Amino acid sequence: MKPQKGDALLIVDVQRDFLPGGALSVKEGDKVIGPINRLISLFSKRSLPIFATRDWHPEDHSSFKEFGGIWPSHCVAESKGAAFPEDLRIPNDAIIISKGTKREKDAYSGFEGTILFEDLKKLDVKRLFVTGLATDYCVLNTVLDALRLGFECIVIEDAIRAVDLKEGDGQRAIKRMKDKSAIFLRQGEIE
Ligand code: VGL
Ligand code: ZN
Repeated sequence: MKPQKGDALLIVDVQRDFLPGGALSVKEGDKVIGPINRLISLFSKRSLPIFATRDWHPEDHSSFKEFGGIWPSHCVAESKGAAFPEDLRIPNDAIIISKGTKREKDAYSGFEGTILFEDLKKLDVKRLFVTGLATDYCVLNTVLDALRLGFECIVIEDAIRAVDLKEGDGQRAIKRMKDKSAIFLRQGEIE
């Protein structure tokens, strides 16, 4: 499978707080970095657009336990935990999309309350190569929205990891995406 004109790479929420040792750590979350870096090289070489979403919450975000939500405090805007890990080679011309920026509202999907859709349209993107964290929350919701909005989605199965709050959540999320016609491939199959 060869990325070509009309394709974009989408990196979902690969942020320090979601990696092992972070505030809301995803098991093996760091394992996505290698495959994503290889895809970044490929997309850069072909001058194809690269998007990175990031969870970017206010300090008192309603998704945090102390404010009535279900998550430990994580990805507070401008904090170290919200930063991209140093070894993730996000290029300078990548388009960064911040989400979950309003106290009252959570946004698992990169399309929710952002200009992601408009930006993709502007660049004539038709198909997304989706990677990142977490399979059962932000990857799932971003992919379902993308499919609803008419984008084809190729999810890179070794470049995603799940929170698995309940065992099997990640697998169920993968099934839901496949049921809506997302295609799953491994990074090594993209060249
Ligand atoms: C996410 C839980 C809370 C995610 C964000 O990026 O998947 N999960 N906030
Ligand atoms: Zn969040």
